[in-house]
Amino acid sequence: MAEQVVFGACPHDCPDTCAMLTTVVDGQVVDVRGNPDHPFTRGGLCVKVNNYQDRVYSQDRVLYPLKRRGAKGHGDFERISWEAALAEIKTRWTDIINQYGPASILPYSYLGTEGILNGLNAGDAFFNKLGASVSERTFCDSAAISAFFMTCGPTAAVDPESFVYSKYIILWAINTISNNLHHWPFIAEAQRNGAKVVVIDPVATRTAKQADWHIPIRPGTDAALALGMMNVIIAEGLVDHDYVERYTVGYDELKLRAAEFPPERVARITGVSAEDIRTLACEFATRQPSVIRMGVAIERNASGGNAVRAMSCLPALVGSWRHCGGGILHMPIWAFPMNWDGLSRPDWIPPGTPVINQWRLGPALAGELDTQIKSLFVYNSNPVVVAPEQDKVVQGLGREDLFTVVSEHFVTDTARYADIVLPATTQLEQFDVMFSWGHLYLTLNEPAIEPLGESVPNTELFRRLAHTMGFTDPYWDRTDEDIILGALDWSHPVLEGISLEQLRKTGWARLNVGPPEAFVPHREGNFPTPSGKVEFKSSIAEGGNLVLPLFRQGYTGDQSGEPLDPLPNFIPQNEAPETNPDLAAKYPLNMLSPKSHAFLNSSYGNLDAQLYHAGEQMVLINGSDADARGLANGDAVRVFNDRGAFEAIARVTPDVRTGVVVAPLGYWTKDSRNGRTVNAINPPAFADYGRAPTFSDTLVEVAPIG
Ligand SMILES: Nc1nc2c(c(=O)[nH]1)N[C@H]1C(S)=C(S)[C@@H](COP(=O)(O)OP(=O)(O)OC[C@H]3O[C@@H](n4cnc5c(=O)[nH]c(N)nc54)[C@H](O)[C@@H]3O)O[C@H]1N2
Ligand SMILES: Nc1nc2c(c(=O)[nH]1)N[C@H]1C(S)=C(S)[C@@H](COP(=O)(O)OP(=O)(O)OC[C@H]3O[C@@H](n4cnc5c(=O)[nH]c(N)nc54)[C@H](O)[C@@H]3O)O[C@H]1N2
Ligand code: SF4
Ligand SMILES: [Mo]
Repeated sequence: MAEQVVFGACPHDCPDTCAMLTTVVDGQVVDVRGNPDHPFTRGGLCVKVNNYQDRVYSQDRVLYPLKRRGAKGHGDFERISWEAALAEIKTRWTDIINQYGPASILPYSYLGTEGILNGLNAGDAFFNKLGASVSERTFCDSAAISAFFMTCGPTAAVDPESFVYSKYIILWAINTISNNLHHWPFIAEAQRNGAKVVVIDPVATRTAKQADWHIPIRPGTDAALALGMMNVIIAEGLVDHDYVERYTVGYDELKLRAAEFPPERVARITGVSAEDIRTLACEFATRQPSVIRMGVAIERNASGGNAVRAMSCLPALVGSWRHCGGGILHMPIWAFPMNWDGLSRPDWIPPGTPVINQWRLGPALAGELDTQIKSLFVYNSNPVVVAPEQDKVVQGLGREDLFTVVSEHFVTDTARYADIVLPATTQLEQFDVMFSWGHLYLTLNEPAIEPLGESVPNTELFRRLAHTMGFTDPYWDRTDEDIILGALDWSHPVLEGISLEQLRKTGWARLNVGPPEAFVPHREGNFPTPSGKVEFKSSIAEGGNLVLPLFRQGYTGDQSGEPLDPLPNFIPQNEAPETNPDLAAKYPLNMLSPKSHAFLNSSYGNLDAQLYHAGEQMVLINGSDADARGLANGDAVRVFNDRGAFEAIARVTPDVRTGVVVAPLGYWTKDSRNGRTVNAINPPAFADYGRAPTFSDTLVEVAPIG
């Protein structure tokens, strides 16, 4: 029995990027576990991934190319060869290109796999060469990234490991224990050492229950809370004037803006008492090192970008950046010296190519946009579950004239509508290197076993497609190793001493950014903004030019040239009594659709262990809201608005504020009660910056069924 232990890395779109060890006996995986040597993830895998081999060996895996046999959506397929699948794609695409032009082909992908090779950018170069429409990817964090770049600059960061030195930790719109589990031990260690942990979340999550103080804020009002904190900090004389003078710009203007947000006004907006606002502000200012960890969920409303602008001003105002374990953590991904353009090849996008936001898939397929879409190619994503306007998406996918190809592990809700399904390898069958958006380690993933069936990594998929479509550039002959060698700037100082050979010996490597106990990069400013300082008043906003790096190619920001408000402000929700009283009278409940503890977005929504853990789709509702509707715990209910409806089990609980309901994301429509899930009701509206989604800015009604 030849036993082998192989270095791996969890492939998912999760800040933790756990280092894994896969045990293989005679070519079969017998165990997948966390690598105990990894300083951040420390040997633990979460409930989603700790039985990853069951995903790999699932009876439901797509292992061969499939061709549709029955009606669209019925999931009736027959096995065909790769040659036949590629020939069909070539014929259909050639016809479509000749008749409608290449821009009528729309690629659609996100982060089913996050690896540098097989992740977000895997197909960009291919589709750019083809001249397909550019898919603008703004599913998560594009408002926050824009706002953070404007205020502190991309690489401004706190090492998540240096949270152990913090004395005051605000977890703001983040459910750490479910969504960033491996950060929790560092926070808990600080807590044991006397730090106060504060959670700002409308919901008493698993994380809020472990905190010292839970502040159940009204959704979408965080910008007002942060401005109210500034108001108090300034009024109470708690500003670190020396830090502000040396390392920030725009204090006088910010002071005027903050003056508009006295605690009493902010209390009316946020539902947090004026006294609590004062306490929070004073404690944050005085209990140094103080730190904020913001979640992706912060941006999902009309004021999301402004919330991040305001929150990102706070640590500079009180000098938290002076200390190890002080500041604000957005995501440390920018520390990795990536060559995104080398992966995506935006230089190959033909001038004038249409850009279609992924959020607009429903309207795009319904023919409501300027570009007529005749073919859709999906990989690393399951838009039926994760995109808004689910009814419209499903209807569009049902179009007989739409040629849909989906590369997948499973016949997902989206793949069920495909004309051709192509088999994709899982992480145990492919080579990749992972950056992280939650820690500062590069992690290697070696293939542990041969690809099952005829599945291929995304790199190989696009090599095959390129050759099929007659692309002859040597770019398409690069091996996975060639791609990795070009995808990172290996000569960058943060990668000094780190190489593929070294990763093959250790499995992971910490970037050369010094140890966590010495991580204080902004003690003396050094912010990567245009002025080199924290920009309370943003020069980028004044210039009207919010440009994001092209790693989410297509998202080129707001280039309208219209100057934006250079100071953070509060914008009320799109769907709220203040802004839309008629809608609020009809649909009085604000729905949140956060992440499920046991699913990774829609991944694992089809697998027994995770489904068992998650239980049926539920909607959390406060007792007073349940009583008003004659609902008891466990009742079947319909959650609806003008956009659509889904059915769920009511879970009556004090864990949510009155006026807020919570229905976790991830369930598949196939197994749902009425064929619809949470995105049947979410709005297509964008947040204030970055064309980010607004799924916390959604009004609904809940009613008993029958
Ligand atoms: N278990 C699990 N982990 C995951 C994922 C998963 O699907 N499952 N997905 C991964 C991905 S892709 C991402 S982007 C991250 C997301 O990680 P998070 O940002 O933590 O995502 P959410 O769970 O959507 O939201 C976190 C919390 O924000 C609260 N919230 C919602 N709206 C507001 C608001 O307006 N203000 C405030 N203050 N709080 C609000 C919600 O109640 C929720 O408890 O998680 C990653 N990790
Ligand atoms: N209502 C609501 N909607 C949301 C969110 C929310 O909080 N609420 N969150 C949003 C956010 S933050 C995100 S990140 C998106 C997530 O949206 P997606 O990135 O689409 O996430 P998943 O649902 O995990 O879909 C990934 C699919 O990729 C497939 N896949 C995995 N690995 C590979 C591979 O190597 N090759 C190929 N070809 N396929 C692979 C998986 O099997 C899976 O079906 O959802 C967004 N939608
Ligand atoms: S999903 Fe996140 S926590 Fe779970 S194993 Fe993967 S990286 Fe770790
Ligand atoms: Mo995400």
